Amino acid sequence: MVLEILTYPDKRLFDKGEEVKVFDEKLGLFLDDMYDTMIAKNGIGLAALQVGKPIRAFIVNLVNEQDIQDKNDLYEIINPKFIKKDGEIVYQEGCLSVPGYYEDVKRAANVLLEYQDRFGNTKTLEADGLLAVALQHENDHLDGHLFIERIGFNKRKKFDKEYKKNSKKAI
Ligand code: QAP
Ligand code: CO
Repeated sequence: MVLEILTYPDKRLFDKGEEVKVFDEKLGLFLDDMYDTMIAKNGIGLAALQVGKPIRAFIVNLVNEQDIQDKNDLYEIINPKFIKKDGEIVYQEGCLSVPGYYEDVKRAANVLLEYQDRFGNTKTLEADGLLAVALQHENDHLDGHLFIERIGFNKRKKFDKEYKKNSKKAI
């Protein structure tokens, strides 16, 4: 089932997600709905908060070398915690909750993440490149942060100005 995605400046995007304590069938069904929603909206990552559920869960599904977004490569990340962050990478990010806007963001280049899967099993994931960027972008959502908070001051001012202009147009 495809869910509705909250978009900036919806206040619920700035809430903090609660730790997941119950790993039941309902959680699995919700993660399935998140996947359907991400695919329907052409995303590579989606956090639960973006569909109005304030829990610490997100999904990431990058495309492979053949440019295919294979569900076998899907990560379902629950209650994540970064154990290690190293180096620096700048990547042009976007977000389904800030449609049509893309900007460079600086993040850690190498990360080690501890998390739980949909069954509550604890796992670790070491990542670099785009996967490292995606994990940090999605993890930010769990604490109510958007990538536009991590761009430079002048770029943010420009974004706010353009966004106001576009939302007037949309009325
Ligand atoms: C987060 O972002 C991310 O503006 C996932 O019109 C960002 O899936 C991970 C999207 C950068 C790694 C690097 C954005 C789709 C999708 C839009 C997304 C749009 C349509 C964004
Ligand atoms: Co996002």
